[in-house]
Amino acid sequence: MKVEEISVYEAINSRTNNTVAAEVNGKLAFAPSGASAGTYEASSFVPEDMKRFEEELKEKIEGGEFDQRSFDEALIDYDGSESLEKIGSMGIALSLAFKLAEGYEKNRYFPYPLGNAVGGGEHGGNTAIQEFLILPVEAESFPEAIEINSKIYREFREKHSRKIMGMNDEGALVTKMDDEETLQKLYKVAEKHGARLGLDIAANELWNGEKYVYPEMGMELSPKQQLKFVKKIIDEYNLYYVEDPFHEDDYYNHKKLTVETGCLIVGDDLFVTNEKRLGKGIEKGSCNSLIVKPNQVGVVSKTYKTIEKAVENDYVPVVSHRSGETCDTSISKIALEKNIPIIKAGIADIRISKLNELLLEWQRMEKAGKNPEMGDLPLL
Ligand code: 2PG
Ligand code: MG
Repeated sequence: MKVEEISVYEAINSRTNNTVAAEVNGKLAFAPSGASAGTYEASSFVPEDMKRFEEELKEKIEGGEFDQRSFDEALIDYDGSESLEKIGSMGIALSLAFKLAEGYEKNRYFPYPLGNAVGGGEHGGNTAIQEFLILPVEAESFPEAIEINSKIYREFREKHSRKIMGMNDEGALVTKMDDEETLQKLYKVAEKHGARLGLDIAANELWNGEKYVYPEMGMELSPKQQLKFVKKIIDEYNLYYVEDPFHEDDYYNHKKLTVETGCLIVGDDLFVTNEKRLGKGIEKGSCNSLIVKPNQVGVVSKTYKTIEKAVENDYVPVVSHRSGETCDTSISKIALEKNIPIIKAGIADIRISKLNELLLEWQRMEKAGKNPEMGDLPLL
């Protein structure tokens, strides 16, 4: 594609922090940002010299012919580092805008929405565990899946209204309950609607260098005790999904948990959408699934390479939003283009932009007689 024009802008995100928006040939995309970001992620910030960088990039890129890979390489080359230390969030905003300008393919297989119902940790809330997630495994259509998640969210909120204090950064409910009480109560509501539970423990944020600290429950667990604790809650609450059960350098315990349970064990901070870190996980047998966040690795072409490597090695890709978001819907489009079986994009609040993208697409396909279907959820 010939790049006629690129532009970058300052914008704000759901946390009221600054972020970057970018346009390529008139198509607009925004950069998200994380609160529980891993050490090995690409840089995410609004550069002070954005105007100058924009001018220099215009000179380098405008008028040239690019594909996604060469466009992304031009960004990395201009930056001088793979982790985009100079241009920060300009990288992913421009890369996503280029992708949008080129266009996404649409498959007819839709991802299951993994919804963050109750939250804590770095996103705000009482629990040490960051996300108490629900997955509507029995849904036969995307609209039905959204309806189930919304029902569980509302029912939990009504049933426990006296203990609910509000919403956190991801639109998840903040409660007065500790981690175990949340699990017990959410399990009851989810089970009624045929949904399974998942957790993003975001254990990197609990790790103090020696132990995993759960302040509300007065627990400090060694890695061995953490393994035992996570196995216990997987059994007790029939968990389908556990993300980041250990800190970002612990390939060994991620492997143990994967081997010793029948659960989807998902690496987020461990892999950071990085093909090399995923490769190490595959070699060691750590996890059987990974979070895919384009801004973790900085550009779209690298994100796609990581997805392809995961699929080749039977790792389940889960496309995910960040806690600091805009109404950008790139991840929904990526999910449809790459046949991603699960999308983690919240339930309420600003998160609905990503869900609506898929909801509308489902209805468009139905109207056009294209028979949309839910994708294949790995059977557990
Ligand atoms: C995560 C994400 C999104 P953050 O840990 O999976 O839910 O949070 O964007 O804060 O890293
Ligand atoms: Mg995570």
